[in-house]
Amino acid sequence: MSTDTLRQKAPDFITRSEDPFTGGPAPEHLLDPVTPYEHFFVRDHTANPTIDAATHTVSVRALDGTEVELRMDDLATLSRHEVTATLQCAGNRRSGLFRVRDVPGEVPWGDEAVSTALWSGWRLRDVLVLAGVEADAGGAHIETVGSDLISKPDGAINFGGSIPAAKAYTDDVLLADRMNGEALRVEHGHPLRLVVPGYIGARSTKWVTSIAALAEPSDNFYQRAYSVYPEHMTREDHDPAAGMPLAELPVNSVTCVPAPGAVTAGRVRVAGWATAGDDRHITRVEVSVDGGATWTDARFRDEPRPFVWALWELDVELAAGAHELVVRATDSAGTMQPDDPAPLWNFKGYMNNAWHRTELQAH
Ligand SMILES: Nc1nc2c(c(=O)[nH]1)N[C@H]1C(S)=C(S)[C@@H](COP(=O)(O)O)O[C@H]1N2
Ligand SMILES: [Mo]
Repeated sequence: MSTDTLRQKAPDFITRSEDPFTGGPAPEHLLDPVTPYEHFFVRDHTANPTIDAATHTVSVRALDGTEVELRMDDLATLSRHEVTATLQCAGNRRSGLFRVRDVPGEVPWGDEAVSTALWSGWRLRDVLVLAGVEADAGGAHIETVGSDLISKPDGAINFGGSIPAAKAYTDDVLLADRMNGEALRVEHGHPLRLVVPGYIGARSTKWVTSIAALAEPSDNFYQRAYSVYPEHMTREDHDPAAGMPLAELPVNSVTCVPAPGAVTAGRVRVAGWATAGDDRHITRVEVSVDGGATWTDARFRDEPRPFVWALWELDVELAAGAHELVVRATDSAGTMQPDDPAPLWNFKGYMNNAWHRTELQAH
């Protein structure tokens, strides 16, 4: 097997399910500016398709139905762009919602469905224009579909979804063929994936085979599957029309170290990440060691910017005894994470961005 078809995740990778494969890195690997392949989280819905990049084609369809087939060689005529972007699953931090009420039938993510890479490829906009689909051609949404085929009771379907054209034509939405300086590995979408910075991971379609301009959002199953429903609705008894398909990520933050449990009393280094949605950036991260009664600003390792997590840290003094460490972030729109996860509960378990709490026992 070539390296692009062999999964080589780290020995301490937290595997949440084998088939489909889902998992992510141990929290201490989420403190580096970019996440190496061996730690980068994976969210598949079925077995990975194996695609020969040499013969792979992507069809691009305009609103009027005109269709153009592009090969990887055609894309390579476009100018290459790079974006450092954090990818985060809408289900990240789902375990925090389990504590409110069970979320049956979904991947039991902890805080590890998030990673950052340097993506390289071509602007989706340039690919659309190459195929003759200009921004003003009337398509209000751009759909991408992958070649993975997922079995459902009524037949098999391809994974796909759409993003608003206003987002699709921005500088930073890429069709990437490279990740952290190497060719995309199979589980991350080889040979071509979409990268939509600031949106839920599900909109970053892997193994892209078709792109289409649409008047309405995509009717792909996964466009609707990634929706939030009112807190009182359950899987068995929900109104499909009440779902709100997800796009932008909410402002969020997590403490990666120390892990919950025992710590040595005295000076303790606290560190983690914070993310903002769409093209917003993080403006403030606050840490409390007394359950949220008093707060101290954390410092950023680098100036926060859009699309990529803000890594933060703070040294705190912990006396012997129990402490509840809490972190909360604010973004450039002035939005702060909510305190309480209870009203965020939804039966799909998406978008938990409640204050992140770590129970510590200092000795
Ligand atoms: N074709 C295809 N694209 C996909 C998926 C998939 O199952 N099939 N999973 C999506 C989801 S839900 C997430 S969170 C991200 C995960 O990307 P990664 O596996 O490279 O981390 O890919 C998205 N793109
Ligand atoms: Mo996801």
